[in-house]
Amino acid sequence: MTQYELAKQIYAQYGIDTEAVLDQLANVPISIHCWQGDDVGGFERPDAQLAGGGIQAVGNYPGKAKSIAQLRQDLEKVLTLVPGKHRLNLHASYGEFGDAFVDRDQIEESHYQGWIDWGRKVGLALDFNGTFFSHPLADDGYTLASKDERIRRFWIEHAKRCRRIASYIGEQQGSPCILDTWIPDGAKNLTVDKFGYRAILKESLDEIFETEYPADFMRDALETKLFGIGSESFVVGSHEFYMNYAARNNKMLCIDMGHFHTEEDISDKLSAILLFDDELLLHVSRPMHWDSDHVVLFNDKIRMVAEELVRSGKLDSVHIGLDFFDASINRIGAWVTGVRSMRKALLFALLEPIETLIEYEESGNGYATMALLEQQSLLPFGFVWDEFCNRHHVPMEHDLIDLISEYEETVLKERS
Ligand code: RNT
Ligand code: ZN
Repeated sequence: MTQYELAKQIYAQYGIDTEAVLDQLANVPISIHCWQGDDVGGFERPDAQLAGGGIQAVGNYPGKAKSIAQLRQDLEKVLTLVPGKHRLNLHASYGEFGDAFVDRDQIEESHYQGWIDWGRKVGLALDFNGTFFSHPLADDGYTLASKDERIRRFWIEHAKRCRRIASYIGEQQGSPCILDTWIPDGAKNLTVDKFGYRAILKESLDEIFETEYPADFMRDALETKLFGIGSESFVVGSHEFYMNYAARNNKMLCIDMGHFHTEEDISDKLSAILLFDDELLLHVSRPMHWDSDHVVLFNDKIRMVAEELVRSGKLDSVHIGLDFFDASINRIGAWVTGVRSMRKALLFALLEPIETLIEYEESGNGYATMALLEQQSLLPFGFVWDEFCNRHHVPMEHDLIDLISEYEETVLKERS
């Protein structure tokens, strides 16, 4: 008997059909963020700038992708090491602009055609993000909420173009492109006219959303945040702001796991949101002390988020995107670890005997609920994971270090 067959029998004793779980797991898309490969630099100019707007990739590990061709090469490597269905989450600053500089208020569909075509080739549908940071017109700390009309118009134009491009992408690929809007707007120091800034943001959004695009092509998400470096005292697009805006305007929220007090339980927010909203975008991240965007690991916090998605029955309503960028370690290894960890968490959650747990809970047997969850954590989950990797022709955990090292030796080292 193989290890998997043994595990299958054990899970069956708990009423879990591992075959059904493996099928279901394979079809949950995880949107891989392009920006882990080059420290959020983008390709607008030959020398990518450091990320601005309160986000920071720390470290200078060798081998960073310095061109779109290198980034695609790295992503293709990643795809050989992660099992299941994936998408690619692209930032506007990763367009193919050729030799000319194309500013953010000038971007066109054509700048992303290469990504659409490449995505089709490697089996990735695209999601999209406006880039409202790392730009001189974002240096004052305000973009869509700016009191400077010239600055505000510039970013409104960017946002409008991003929506049009997202719709084009979705139409081309036959799958809705999720467009996330995150702006860095806020202030380091005391801000008196908070109401004023938020009113401006609301007005900007109203204008941006005037054009309707088919939901089959694109969908808008708005990313909430508590604070950033340089916006410790005030963030215009706070949770309350976007929750209200999204609810009243039929938009999706984007919940980033790094955008809360670190002690907050992100998983607990999901049922409260999904009861009222049809859809949700997640930015799965691992904050350490602050919105540090560390590589996602298969830890309690990720498990709890995945469990909540499965337990609520809302897995299909949630778009899972990743958001981390660590420049201090092998970037391909970082990507692979993060993507696989998210998938593992989903598998772990899908293997839960939910009905029995709910029965215990409803009958008031709190001890039994707890004890069954304890048993669950000791079941041979790893054998089911290995089987999943095998079936999807990707390496098992113990092969990864060698494969990543080999890529580092043969490809990444040549780049410096
Ligand atoms: C920043 C947001 C945002 C970015 C990416 C690069 O705090 O989390 O999602 O990380 O757009
Ligand atoms: Zn995010």
